[in-house]
Amino acid sequence: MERSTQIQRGPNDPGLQNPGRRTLLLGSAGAMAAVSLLGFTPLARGEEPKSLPDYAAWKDRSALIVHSTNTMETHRGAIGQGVVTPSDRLFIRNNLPTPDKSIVADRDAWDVNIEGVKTPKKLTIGDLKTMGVTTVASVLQCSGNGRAFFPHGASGTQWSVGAAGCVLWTGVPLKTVVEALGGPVDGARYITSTGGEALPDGLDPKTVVVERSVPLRAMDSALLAWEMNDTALPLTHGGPLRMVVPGYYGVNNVKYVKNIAFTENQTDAKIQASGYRIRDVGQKGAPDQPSMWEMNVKSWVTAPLETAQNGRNMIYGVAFGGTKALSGVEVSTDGGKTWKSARFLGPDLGPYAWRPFVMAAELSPGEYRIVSRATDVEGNSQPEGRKDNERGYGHNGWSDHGVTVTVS
Ligand SMILES: Nc1nc2c(c(=O)[nH]1)N[C@H]1C(S)=C(S)[C@@H](COP(=O)(O)O)O[C@H]1N2
Ligand SMILES: [Mo]
Repeated sequence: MERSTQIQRGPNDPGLQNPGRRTLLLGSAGAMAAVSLLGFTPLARGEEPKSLPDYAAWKDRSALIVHSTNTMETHRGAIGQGVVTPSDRLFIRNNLPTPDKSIVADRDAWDVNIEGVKTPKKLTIGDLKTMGVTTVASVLQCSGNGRAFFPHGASGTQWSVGAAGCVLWTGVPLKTVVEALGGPVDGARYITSTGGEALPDGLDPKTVVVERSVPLRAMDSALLAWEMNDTALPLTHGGPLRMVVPGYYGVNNVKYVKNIAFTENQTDAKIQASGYRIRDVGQKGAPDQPSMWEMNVKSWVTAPLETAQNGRNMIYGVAFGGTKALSGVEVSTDGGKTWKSARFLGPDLGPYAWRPFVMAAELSPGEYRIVSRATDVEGNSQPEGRKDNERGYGHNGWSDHGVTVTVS
């Protein structure tokens, strides 16, 4: 796979332009205490470390913006033109410290408990591998990708565009497993997955456990994955086993999955009940607000980023429709006044994958605001603006995601 060696950094990356905003991570003394209890090292202004934490040491340091020891995003300039994101460039987001690597010593021995089916059962990865196998390409994107563009200073990691990547997941369709266990119990409306991290002492487990419920409709596409791209699923990305819900925001893709329950109600874990809820700025999260499930249609330009050559240029980007395939993507070099269709690049890996795109443009000396706008097969297009919300979730406005490029 061709990789760009030069990674442009600069004013188009709000996380870097405005590094002081990172301190918002430490908004209150309470948040600070919680962070240190969980063993994270928050970063102060301008303190990007030279090396990566041990669990992520295998990653390509130059491709990543390190926001904290548990949050790293791919540089816009390192996203590249590939249909799949190289694993060593994929973003990382951990709510809890990564489990000990002993859990991937004997991968096939890892077991997952399945409840809320006619015949509840604990199955090992060894068992799952005999039941069925499929490969699905899907975009993994954090709900807060694009948070840095919100002017109200939404708390949380100040992700720009790089808390997203397109991954090939291999594992057994969840539906196959559930059917083998007699199907969900009557009245089941949600699939609730629990992460296998050890929970820190001294905190109410419900406030820290990574446990997410998604609607039962997700069963048609979900899989239990043990491989990512071309290797066994790295511990960093949820190995030995991960719940993958194609087209759903990152948080629903539970790593080191230990328990799967078909339930009538959503879990009352904080990450579900009040976390990852869309609400107005200033409001608290609550279970009656929309949850971050299916992703919305989105795209952004990946090259050029700051300067371009006088004359003909290739403008690149990536676009995806969440759970829906795309019908097209347009690019504007005048800040959205006029648009032209871009061309998709490379093979179509299905509705949940992203599609790299390219458009040729003649640029004479001057300044250009380059933006992209994707449309899905149901006719949903990216809006121009953002929908302000307390935690800065789900931003897909095309204007904020553009880049300003100088041609001289
Ligand atoms: N068990 C577990 N699963 C998890 C998380 C976590 O902290 N623990 N983080 C979630 C969030 S918020 C995101 S965005 C993705 C990040 O996946 P990655 O670290 O593989 O990129 O994993 C999700 N699944
Ligand atoms: Mo996330």
